[in-house]
Amino acid sequence: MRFRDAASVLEANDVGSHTLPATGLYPHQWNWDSAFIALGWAPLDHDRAWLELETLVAAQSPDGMLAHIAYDDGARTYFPGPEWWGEHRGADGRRISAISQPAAAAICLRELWERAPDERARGLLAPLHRFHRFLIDVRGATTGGEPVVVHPWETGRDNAPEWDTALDRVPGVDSTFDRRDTQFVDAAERPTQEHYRRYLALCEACRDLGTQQAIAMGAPFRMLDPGTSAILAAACFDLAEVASALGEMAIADDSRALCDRLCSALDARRDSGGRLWALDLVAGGEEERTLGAGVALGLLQPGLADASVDGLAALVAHGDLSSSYGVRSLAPTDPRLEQRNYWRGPSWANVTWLCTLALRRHGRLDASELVLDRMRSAVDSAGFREYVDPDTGEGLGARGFAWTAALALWEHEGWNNAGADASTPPVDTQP
Ligand code: 2M8
Repeated sequence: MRFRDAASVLEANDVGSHTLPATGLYPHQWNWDSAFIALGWAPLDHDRAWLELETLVAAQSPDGMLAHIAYDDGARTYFPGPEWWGEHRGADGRRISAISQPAAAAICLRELWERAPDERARGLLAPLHRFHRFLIDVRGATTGGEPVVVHPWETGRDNAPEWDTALDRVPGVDSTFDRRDTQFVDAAERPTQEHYRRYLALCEACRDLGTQQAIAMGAPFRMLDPGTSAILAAACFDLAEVASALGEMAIADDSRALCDRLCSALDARRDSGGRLWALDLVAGGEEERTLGAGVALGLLQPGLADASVDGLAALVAHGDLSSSYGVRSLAPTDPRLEQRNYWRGPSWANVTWLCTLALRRHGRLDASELVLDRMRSAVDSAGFREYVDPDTGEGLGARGFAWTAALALWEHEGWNNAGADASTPPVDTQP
């Protein structure tokens, strides 16, 4: 990987205060994208890294949610636009969606804080704490804290097969609509039209239900996602770490308590191999036993018992979710596998990186390095693509994809070894 090439991706996607996931295909600010992207800025421009997170929290809604999209005025290449969600605005005036995304921001905040500390972290604590409280108090009101996801887009793994059955129950919209994504990416690598009809029906349901309390109780799609829940548990833990380092003890103490609460809920339903399954709440809490990235992300739960870490480490490093190019989004034994289609088979850099981070934190350094090397192999094979074929390493989806470049920059060896000195980015050794 050439450091300069990765840097060029972030520079090309930079709109000043935040970074587009991909120009054309994704022309707004996405929630968990910006969390990963902030890390990529750190070796290039220390201030820009912190600004990425500040812009993300600037669009916080009055109820504390950080929406999955904060829309940029004037960007017209994305569908659906803000009108599909009703009239919601963030504190900074941007139009926002009515749903959220995995709370990776505080995880990335802690990573950034530890390698490139800045007093600006203090200003992020309260907004991120409110966001976590929103997910636990509002979305988790009927589950004891685990946040209910009300749209597949909230999980970030949009067309993962674990949502199929629940989504099939939602009648799709009848109206015709003009998808833009397939103007940029081969339709065979994107969700089906039928899935889009149902995604849009869920947008309309959220718009009509109005308040987040009503959405959490009444959305026609309501599931628990191990990925979303484990990321939130890690985010609460990490926010507590940074808050405590900054002497903000009220946020630290509350975040630790929230983390403990989530971990107890997750422990209560892990199986003997450490696996957590999605639950379909509309179907009375039925388990959705799909072996994919959601199960792998369960590894992020802080303080996970050794036996569970063993089981999940084996799964992502050598087992059904391992590949030469990172962690698979779906086990190849699953009959619904589509090797080139989005979240139904390909490997994604962010999932692979989160697993690497979790393994490192659980002290499994060899497995962590092994999995990280596969993320690097995917970049060496495909460049900074959105996702790759897990068996061939062929690049798929968007080109110039920001979080792939950002995570490669963050894990670039020169920068790793150089520590926090962003003023001397590593020199490329490859031609
Ligand atoms: C993808 O999702 C958006 C909807 O949010 C889309 O397909 O239009 C997902 O991969 C999601 O995880 C990601 O945050 C987003 C932007 O990269 O794209």
